Amino acid sequence: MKFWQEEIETASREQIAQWQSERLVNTVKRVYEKVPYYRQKMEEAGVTPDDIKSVDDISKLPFTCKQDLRDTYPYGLFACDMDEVVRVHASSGTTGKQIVVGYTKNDLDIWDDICARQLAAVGADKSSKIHVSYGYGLFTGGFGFHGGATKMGAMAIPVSSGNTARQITILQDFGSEVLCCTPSYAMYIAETMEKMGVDTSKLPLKAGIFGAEPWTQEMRLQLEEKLGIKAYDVYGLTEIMGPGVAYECSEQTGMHVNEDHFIIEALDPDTGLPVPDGQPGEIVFSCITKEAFPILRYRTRDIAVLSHEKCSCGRTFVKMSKPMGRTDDMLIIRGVNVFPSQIETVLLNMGYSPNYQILVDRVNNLDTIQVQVEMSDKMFSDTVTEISKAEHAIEEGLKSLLGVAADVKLVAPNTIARSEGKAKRVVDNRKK
Ligand code: DLL
Repeated sequence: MKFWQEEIETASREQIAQWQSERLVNTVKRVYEKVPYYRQKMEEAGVTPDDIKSVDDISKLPFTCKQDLRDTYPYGLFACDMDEVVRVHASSGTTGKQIVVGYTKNDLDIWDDICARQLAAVGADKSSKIHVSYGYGLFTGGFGFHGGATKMGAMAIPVSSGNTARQITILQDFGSEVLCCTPSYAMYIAETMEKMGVDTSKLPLKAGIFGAEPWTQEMRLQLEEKLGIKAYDVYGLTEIMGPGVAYECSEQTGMHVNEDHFIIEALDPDTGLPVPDGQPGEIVFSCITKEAFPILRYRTRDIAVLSHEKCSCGRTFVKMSKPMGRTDDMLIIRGVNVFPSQIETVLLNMGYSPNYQILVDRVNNLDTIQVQVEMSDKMFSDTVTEISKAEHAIEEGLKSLLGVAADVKLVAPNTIARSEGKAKRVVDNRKK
């Protein structure tokens, strides 16, 4: 199976624009009537629902930010009667109060469909066994893929995250064909299998659907090699739906945004104006079919690039690149913008493991950055001189790509904490 809803996924651009216009107009009307907070924001911006006649008018609407969600915690932005809400999810983020989102039955049905689109795009069908190692609970990852697999009629294996030894037994015994988890956890599973001497070529696993955190092309290649699979990216966020907002196809060149349900914009984060295709911009989403939590012009803080080029998979939805970082994850080191993913690229290109951590500090008013990287078991027996030579080589590599001097420290194998969910790559002590 290649498509879950082929007619929609390959609709003409005109058709997509028509859906978006109709659905945006309706959603704006509904939130204006039902959500006092939105009405007030629109009044402050001098906009009424009558001003929104098509998708082209979207820029007239005010933005919604994380702070709006916190101000209306927990249910202040819900746009349906509370007794229509059949599920909530929440995300704590890294700072501040958690945010809460809700779904009606219809919302869940749509979410199942978009996750099924992702599963079909990686080759899954009714006969597939889908191993879900994203966490089940308030986090959206587990339930999202579980719903998609169930709707497709495939067999969901709801392992949730953690207990890596058991994950591996299940991968060996239950016939898992598609592994869904964060890329860092997939790497940990792969490393553990290597240590246990598991021959991954004997497993029926064919594909991985990895997302929820930034990961690089280099990491993709390593995961594909170690697990003997094709590794696909999936993007999503709690505020918009969860996993499946954008999904990668067999081309592996970016993720198609489910534009029948979400309108995507890429904007200059400072001016709020659109950036052209191919140029990095902050991703802003509007939900146009959701009943319970139809957020409008939500500033994700994720930075990515859009492409409207025709994709050879046949899908017509716009593609977004792997997010290269977040506006709030971007480290400013002595005035230079640094994304953790750039550091990962250097390390992996030089043959190091993706087990690293970035420590940022301020000493005598000067930003310092230290990158701790695990050495391989083989390197561990090297002499001190050889290790410091290797550290120096990485420092050079980072300097030439990033333009800032970083201190590199090779640390013993298995000393950087592994994560069963999202990896913690950056410790910024300047914020303390
Ligand atoms: O991470 C939803 C999800 C679950 C997506 C499972 C994919 C798979 P949140 O916890 O709200 O939701 O985190 C959302 O994670 O704004 C991005 O910064 C980051 N993120 C999500 N997917 C990717 C990805 C889920 N493929 C935040 N690449 C987003 C890079 C990603 N970053």
